[in-house]
Amino acid sequence: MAEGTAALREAERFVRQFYRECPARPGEVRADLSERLLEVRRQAAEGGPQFTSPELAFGARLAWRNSTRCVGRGYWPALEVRDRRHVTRPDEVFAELLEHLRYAWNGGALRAVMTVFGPGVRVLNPQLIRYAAYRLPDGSVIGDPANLELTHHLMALGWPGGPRTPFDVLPVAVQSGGTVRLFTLPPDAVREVSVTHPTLPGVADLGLRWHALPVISDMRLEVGGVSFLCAPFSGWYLQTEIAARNLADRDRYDVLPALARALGLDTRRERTLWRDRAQLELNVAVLHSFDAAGVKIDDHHTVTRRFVRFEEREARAGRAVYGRWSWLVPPVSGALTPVWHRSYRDVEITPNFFPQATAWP
Ligand code: NRG
Repeated sequence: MAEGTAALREAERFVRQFYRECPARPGEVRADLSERLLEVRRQAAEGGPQFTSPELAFGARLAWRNSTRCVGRGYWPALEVRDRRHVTRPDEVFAELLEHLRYAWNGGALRAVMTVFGPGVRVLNPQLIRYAAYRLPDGSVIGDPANLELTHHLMALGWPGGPRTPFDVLPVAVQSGGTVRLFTLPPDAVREVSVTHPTLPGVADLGLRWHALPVISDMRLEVGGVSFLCAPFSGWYLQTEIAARNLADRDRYDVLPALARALGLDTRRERTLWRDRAQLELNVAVLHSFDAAGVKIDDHHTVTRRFVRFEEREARAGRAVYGRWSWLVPPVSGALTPVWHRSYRDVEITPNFFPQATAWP
């Protein structure tokens, strides 16, 4: 009962915030706040608050605004929310995921989108588009080592595996009720960019690529005390995510040694800073490649300056901005960006996104 009361308080607090921050748009029919609070109390007693679509959309935007690790959240008001709470059948879930990918892609002018599904639905994959990993008998790995366990699990569920390239796209595992079904993403839903460098042809020879859309599909969205376990969302990449981490980390694609050799750098001594030079050129290459392909991507200078403007806007609105410094500062050239010189209080408030236990054993 105490728990139920706390959940109701959360729902009321959220609905009040919605009415305070988010006035009805022209033509939008909305109950008075007092009426709506009564209704929420009734709904809470009958199984749980049922948020309206505008409430849910606002809650999702707040979850983004409150994400302490996200440096791109200045765009929070632009998040488009697809309310699919009535969708729970696996084939319908997958059809909606495809629609999400197509709508978010928008010919390369990526849109920030979230799709919220009904109860009992989970996507097992941490992102809709992930590359498989295969361990070879000699212990080496083809693909993205971050997805070794996921690949293993999907193969145990019946996926025969892909052609064993470093960039085999994994099927999407949709769980609904107790059962899991695998779906293959059609090629037109998986937009990718090949990595080339504006002046160094050796980079293209490495055959690197990355997908255009980061669609986080395993986080729990919490709004007004209610959890949505399947609410995939996507914005667009910051090039450091791909060039300074996914392709560069030693426990991911670890391409810097090969890249440095392709660039003719002296890799025998650390003090030539061959790692740093290769990493920087890879960042140049990823930005160049996305730009040349007409796919939206951020760079760390622009996104951090915009983040500071977001902080200023929030301060004018009388709201605190919390953040996790180690995530906001980019993994390259940190001290060249304004966030390096600022400090942040790391406080989690709701609505927000939270990690949840994987949906497989
Ligand atoms: N670093 C991860 C993606 C994390 C979320 N990043 C975004 N999200 N840009 C990676 O795949 O590299 N977003 O919603 O746009």
